Amino acid sequence: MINDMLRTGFISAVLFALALANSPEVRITVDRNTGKDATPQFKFKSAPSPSKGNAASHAKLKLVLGQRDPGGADLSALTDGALPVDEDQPAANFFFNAGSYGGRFRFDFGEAIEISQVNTYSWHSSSRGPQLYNLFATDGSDPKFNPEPDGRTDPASCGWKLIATVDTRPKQGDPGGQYGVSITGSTGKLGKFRYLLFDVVPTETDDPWGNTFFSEIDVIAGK
Ligand SMILES: [Ca+2]
Repeated sequence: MINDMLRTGFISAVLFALALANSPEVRITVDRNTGKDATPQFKFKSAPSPSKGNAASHAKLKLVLGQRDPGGADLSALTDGALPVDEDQPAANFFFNAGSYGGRFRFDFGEAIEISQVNTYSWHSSSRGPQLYNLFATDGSDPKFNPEPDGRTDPASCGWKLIATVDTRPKQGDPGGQYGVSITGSTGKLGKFRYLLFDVVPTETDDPWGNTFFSEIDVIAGK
């Protein structure tokens, strides 16, 4: 309970900082399919479709904060290259526990690699469709580096760099749909990083069903 309250405080701070978060050298493309445009192929107008064999498939994933929903898949669903075939397929998605305030998961590539794109995909018929998260990254070299910042610790205070704040919630109307997000550097590169940290918050807390159904996350290594 106390942790939840602290987490809520941190979420507020994060949302307050939304407008300030994204640096000009980072470009975020958000795409959404609804109705018959949302297919198992995840084809978007501007965001790239999920790709097989990208750097994410070699990363070690760890849940750093929060609880997964036991009705969903474990973290491996994020990088298995498999996609859900319809808009409500819990077993094909990772999502944080119902009624919880989200959490954090980490990608570890074993060594610093040049990253050009981070692409995140989700699909759900309602408020678990949109994505709301902060992406942090680091090469792990900061002496203050904490690989597992808890709910009361801002990752930016312990060696992580905030790369992007992603918020795909529609301003109005039904939030359901299939979402594709692509985070890239304006120069084609995001940077050289060993770790990525996804700091994920629910898209709404009016009911317990605000935690995003994440279907896949791709990490495209640069040249
Ligand atoms: Ca998957």
